[in-house]
Amino acid sequence: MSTMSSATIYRLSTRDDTFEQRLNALLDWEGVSDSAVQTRVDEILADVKQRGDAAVIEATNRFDRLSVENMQALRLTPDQLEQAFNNLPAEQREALARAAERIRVYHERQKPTSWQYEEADGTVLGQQVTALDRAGIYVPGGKAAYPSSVLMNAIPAHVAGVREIVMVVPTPDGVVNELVLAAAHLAGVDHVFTIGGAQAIAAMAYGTETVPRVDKIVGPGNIYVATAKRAVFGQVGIDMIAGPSEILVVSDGQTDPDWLAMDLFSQAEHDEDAQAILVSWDSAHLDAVAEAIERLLPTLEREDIVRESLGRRGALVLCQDKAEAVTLINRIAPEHLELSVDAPDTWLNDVRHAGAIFMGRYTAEALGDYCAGPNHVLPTSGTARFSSPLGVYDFQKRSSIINCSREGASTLGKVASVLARGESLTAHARSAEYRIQD
Ligand code: HSO
Ligand code: ZN
Repeated sequence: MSTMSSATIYRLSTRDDTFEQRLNALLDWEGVSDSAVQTRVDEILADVKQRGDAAVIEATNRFDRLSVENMQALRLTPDQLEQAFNNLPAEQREALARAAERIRVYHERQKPTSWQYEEADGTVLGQQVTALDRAGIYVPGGKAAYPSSVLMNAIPAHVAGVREIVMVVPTPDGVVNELVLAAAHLAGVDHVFTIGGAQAIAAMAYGTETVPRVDKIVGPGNIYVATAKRAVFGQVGIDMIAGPSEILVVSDGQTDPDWLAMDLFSQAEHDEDAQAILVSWDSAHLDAVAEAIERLLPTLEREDIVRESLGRRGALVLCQDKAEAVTLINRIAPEHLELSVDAPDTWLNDVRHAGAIFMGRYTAEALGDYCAGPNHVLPTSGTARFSSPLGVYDFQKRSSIINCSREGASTLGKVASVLARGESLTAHARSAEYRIQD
């Protein structure tokens, strides 16, 4: 293993005895759960549940340093959203609209269809897909407020056929993010409340005099928001509890090292706990990327965050060959995977766990973050092993359809009766038996 003492980023080799151990340590991420936070959140949830708007107003004034007297002051009208959109510089307005349109077109493809089939005796079985009545979108305030995330959360809801979309976004010290409002307008959000934290999650989960109660809450947030979402799950649906952003780049050594360095930075700049890993079997190439990292770091606006992130959780990994790279991909199950290789489609069958797969040298992950079309809300921290990008299907549910013919009721009645008697549920058995006609 070559470890440069002044290096910003770890250099690992799969040949090292300690490789597994070091990789595990790098990947280890615990969604922090703090009992003090839990207690605070429980109090806020209970207060909002009991006192509704009054509790939301109090908490908002306290945490966001405001002094509003009623909920109307914490509400934005559709006109205000539209105005925010119209006031944007043309370039931003057009970029946002272009991104929104591409996201919409992609998600239209995800719309599942209801289906039915008929059996020989005329019995019909099927599945009907319906949208949620109301979805709630949490948008963080301050530096983590991403207009692109408003699009990524609201557009699939809209495409799914959700009837009403409620959005909450805190405005600490009264600072409103105009781009976020413009994105809400574009994405067809119906109600926006300038509230945040656990009080906003509570308001949407329980409903207040002013905030409509929603059926599912989606969107990222800080530890208070995540804890509150976990706590209201069951009352309402939630999407996922997202961890820090991650990127895994696999390079065959032929991509410009500067491009790769910047791709790693692009996720590292999200926050100090973000994870950027590059894997290659070309050792000289890894040296070149390490050099590019050191050279380009000082040019970054968020140099401090990126240094911290790369230093804490980043790595350049030397592997032996393509097969080993594939094993690493599936082991890490990254949120974002960049296959910076020739003929990336020949890899696809082998990639089993990844939130989003960026194919080839030209597909920078950043394009997916904004405007390629697919969703940028993706499973993190290895959860791509069992979960998927946010999509239209997260805003829908399915109902089973059973329509027995007279004949079907007899055939199935006999089967049900035997099983019901086996469970000693005789009312079940008799209900089925009544309909048996010989
Ligand atoms: N990469 C983030 C999404 C994002 N990037 C928003 C820029 N803006 C999700 O993992
Ligand atoms: Zn990003």
